[in-house]
Amino acid sequence: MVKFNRLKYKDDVLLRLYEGLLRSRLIEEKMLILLRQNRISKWFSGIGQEAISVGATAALEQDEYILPMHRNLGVFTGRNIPFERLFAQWQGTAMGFTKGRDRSFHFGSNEHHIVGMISHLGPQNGVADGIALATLLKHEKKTTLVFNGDGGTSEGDFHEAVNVAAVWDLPVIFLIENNGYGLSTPSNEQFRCKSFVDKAVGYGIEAVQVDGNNVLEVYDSVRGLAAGMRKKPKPVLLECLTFRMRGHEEASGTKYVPRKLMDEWARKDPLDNYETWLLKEKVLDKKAITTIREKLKAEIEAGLEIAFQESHPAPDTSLEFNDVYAPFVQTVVQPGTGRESEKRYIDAISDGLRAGMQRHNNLVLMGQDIAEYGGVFKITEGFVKEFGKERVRNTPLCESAILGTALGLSVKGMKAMVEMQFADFVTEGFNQIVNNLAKSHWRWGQHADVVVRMPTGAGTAAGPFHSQSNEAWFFHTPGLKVVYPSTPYDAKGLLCAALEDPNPYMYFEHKLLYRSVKELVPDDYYTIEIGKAKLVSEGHDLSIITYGMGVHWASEIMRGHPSLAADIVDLRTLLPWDKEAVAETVRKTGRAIVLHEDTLTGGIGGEIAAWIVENCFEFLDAPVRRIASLDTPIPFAPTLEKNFLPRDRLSQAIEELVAY
Ligand SMILES: Cc1ncc(C[n+]2csc(CCOP(=O)(O)OP(=O)(O)O)c2C)c(N)n1
Repeated sequence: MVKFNRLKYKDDVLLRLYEGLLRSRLIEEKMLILLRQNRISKWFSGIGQEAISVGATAALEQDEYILPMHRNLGVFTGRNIPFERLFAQWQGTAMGFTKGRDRSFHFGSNEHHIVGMISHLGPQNGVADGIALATLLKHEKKTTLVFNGDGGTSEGDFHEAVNVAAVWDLPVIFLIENNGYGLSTPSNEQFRCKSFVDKAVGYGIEAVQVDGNNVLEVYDSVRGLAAGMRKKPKPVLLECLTFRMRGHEEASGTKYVPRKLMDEWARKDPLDNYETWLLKEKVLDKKAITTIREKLKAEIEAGLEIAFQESHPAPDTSLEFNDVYAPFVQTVVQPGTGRESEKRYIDAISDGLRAGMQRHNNLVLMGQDIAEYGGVFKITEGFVKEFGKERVRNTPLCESAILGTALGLSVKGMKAMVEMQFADFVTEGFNQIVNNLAKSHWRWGQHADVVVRMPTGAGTAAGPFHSQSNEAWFFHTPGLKVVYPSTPYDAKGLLCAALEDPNPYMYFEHKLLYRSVKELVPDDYYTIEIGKAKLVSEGHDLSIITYGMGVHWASEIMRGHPSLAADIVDLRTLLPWDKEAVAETVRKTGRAIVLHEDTLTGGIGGEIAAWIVENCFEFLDAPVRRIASLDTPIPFAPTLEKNFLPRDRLSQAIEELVAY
């Protein structure tokens, strides 16, 4: 049985919580009926756990962000989302929050200060960090609350985000609903700790355990914690003990759960127990219960009636494409004064970043060792002095949480640049980029105003994990933009352009170019048109379509063929790439090589070559050639690395193509 203590709370508070619980339960029960009637397709039930969502949501201020999971109906009802919109969302109809693009609770609504989950569960925690960081930087004195299942805490994302919050004193409540199972896996096969309170010790943060079936206890503790955190920002871990009374989702059942456990927890039902206690306390009577029930049922039926009137959205392909990116029309900025100075590629990046920081006072830089140390390549050297530690942030060693943090900053209208120490390490944050940053706008209209800087490429004999070219991983992901400058001029202009655009960018910068190329670069702020290639040299014999280091290789190798002249096209932006420029050069020369440092199979060259064949076939005098690195990992020894890279194979390919 659940034991209640009314504490200082007046009847209206107790009744509000009761109504919240009942609202949630009645929707749950209705969904089970609709499921049996085959009128809805899937349902993740939170029956038996309602007190947590209801109590926690009621305890926070309406404009404090909550990041719920798949069993947190009470968060959505607690924020007064109109039933018809909620039900329409579950049905995948237009009145929902995702235009029918994502299901169930996978949506957010800034109007309601809710950021819904992606299926991967744990990534939510990093996003909560970002929202909390933004509240701190804006001096807002707010709490952010993120839900986790006990199973989800096994994910690295949970660990990373709690650790970041601890180190940065972020006001986040990491709420864990410990409900005994993660799908079919019981707690003893999920974690070894006796309680999650013990885990908090390792992070150096405070933790509290409450009875998650006691709505008053949840409400009171979240209220207390939030009040404390608003005054003195710091994270806290809140473990709510409860039980999952139904299957993971309805179709999967609960056969693996011992009967005894079910019976035991059924006696602790959060609604029945609370109702009984309220009756005993004379806060409620039978008649009032009937009245509230009837009112809520009528509201639910009314909502359903509206929601079920709608059918699935009629597909509109142009709308699908349009929503992949947040609306943004670039105005290309020309340098103002004509002042310029010689800059190396690395100086130009640094200059662009500094210009971005000066222009956007809501821009925050995050990365490992980027603060006083200036980053391993020294691109942010001196930035702390100029912009302060709040905006130039050393991060713990955790790519995923920081990329999530970057998205959280966007939710609060800020901008972020995240420096990967080496492009290779992006694997640790891959999910956040391809599933969270890239899809967020298309799913629920939340842009991700993030630039991820990627020190990339080989030629420094740094072995398989400090040399990779991985732009193709992102090229394949709708929702991202990918740029790859090959010159100092482009490095600055493209970085400034990327920082202006509210969409997520992967900005590739080649490490070997950092200190090996220099040119006169404007000292003023300027941008380069995104999606626009550049013709580096002109000729009629063939086209070499390339980017990054490939531009330099192509120029060098062509110098060794004085009798030939090539169009060398530097793509500069890889996503979206400049199809017009490619078509134009192929129409002109009829012979094309697509050259890149990345490995051959599945590289960007494959896509461009296929596009040329599909669209320019009649202009071709020879098959399109792809010249790329060997389909092996990148070897360490300089001799092997040289053999791996495509540079030395380019000359022969040119000769063969011209002779074809
Ligand atoms: C990264 C990832 N792996 C696996 C899954 C499949 N999955 C969805 S929910 C779930 C169990 C989650 O358990 P828990 O976090 O305890 O939450 P509960 O369902 O008990 O509320 C699993 C394995 C997933 N969604 N994401």
